[in-house]
Amino acid sequence: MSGTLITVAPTGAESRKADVPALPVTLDELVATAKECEALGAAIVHVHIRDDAAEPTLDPGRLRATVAALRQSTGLIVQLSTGGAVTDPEAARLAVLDAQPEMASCTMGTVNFGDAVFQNRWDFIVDLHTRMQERGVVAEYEIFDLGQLTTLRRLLDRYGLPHGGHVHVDLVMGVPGGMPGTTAALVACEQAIRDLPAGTTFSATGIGRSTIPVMLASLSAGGHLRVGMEDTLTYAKGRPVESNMQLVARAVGFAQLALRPPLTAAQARELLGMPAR
Ligand code: KMH
Ligand code: ZN
Repeated sequence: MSGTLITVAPTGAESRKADVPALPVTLDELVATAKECEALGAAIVHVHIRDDAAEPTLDPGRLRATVAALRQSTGLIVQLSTGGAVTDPEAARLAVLDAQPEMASCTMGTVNFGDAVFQNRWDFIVDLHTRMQERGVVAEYEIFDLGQLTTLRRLLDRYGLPHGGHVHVDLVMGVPGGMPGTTAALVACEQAIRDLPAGTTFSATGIGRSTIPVMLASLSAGGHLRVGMEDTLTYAKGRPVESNMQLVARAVGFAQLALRPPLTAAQARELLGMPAR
């Protein structure tokens, strides 16, 4: 398939609403953002939610309500984050799956994360992967550094393919502590992905100013795109991002220039081996 799968990651767990007023933090803001991003060309929404004080939360009731609202209002593939915030305990991250999302993220290793540490022990990774298999949740494997692709290979060799049988990874590049958001790093990952099961697909996102180099590198290497205010808050020098839609529109433009137009959510489900809705 020659189109581009575009994921929007609209909120994340790192930015504060007080510092970034355009960040969607309420359910209404999230649903409105998701609908507009779908109309522009996004196919997956990668979801982190907030509480009434706009702080990151993994509250099970809110997660269930979020999945239901997004399913009702959009045709997007709803991907819940099991990464949460760096402070979230493992049990709460595993319990994200109780909200029964169609898809969830699954990070392949511990990484320094600015001044913090994003912890992903091997045993925790195995727990998350196997529970996702048991519950029929499709995985997106988050890769913050090259070696995490080797961890993914070891995981698949020992514990089998994800639910649905298709392997999809997301390269999260440019995190302070992880791999850089460069063409060279993306090409190194693309080479390592060749050692994963045939047909493995990848998307990539570059944090901060690496967003554009990573988008261009991913498109030219046959990869897909993730954009959004979880990853990028500056549109260009001196210009704060106005909305997630602005970032999705730019990604759609780049994909069209590359003659790889955005996939609809239905086409994305086909690409990822997921049943039609
Ligand atoms: N917020 C980061 C600590 C994921 O969503 O799976 C983890 C993260 C990865 O964003
Ligand atoms: Zn995330």
